[in-house]
Amino acid sequence: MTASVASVALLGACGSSGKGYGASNPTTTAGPAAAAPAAAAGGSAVTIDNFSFGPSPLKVKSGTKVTVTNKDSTTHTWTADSGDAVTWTSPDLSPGSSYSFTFSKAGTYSYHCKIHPSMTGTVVVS
Ligand SMILES: [Cu+2]
Repeated sequence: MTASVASVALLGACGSSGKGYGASNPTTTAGPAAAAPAAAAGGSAVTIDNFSFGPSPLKVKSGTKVTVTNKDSTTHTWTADSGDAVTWTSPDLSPGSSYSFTFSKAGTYSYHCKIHPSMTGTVVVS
């Protein structure tokens, strides 16, 4: 390889006597980051871990698809309490599996795990 090192010594001092440092002022970009986070910022994901749902209550806007993922080492379900305006239930969620439900109506939805009724949580849809 030919090392063509151009010895260019730029003497910035020559030339105009104006300010030579103004060009380094970066444009402030306070806008939204280009890369959206993988998980929705509003928190449309619920995780089952250590026999509990979280976060709870989960607050979402209507039309949000909420995905519950079982990260526990035991099978669980994600089942709406009866009496709510909208009910749903997942199949048995073995460790690592997930289930999604889209909340299209505002309201407060309580849910539980059919296998472990002491596991409960709430989704608040506005
Ligand atoms: Cu359970």
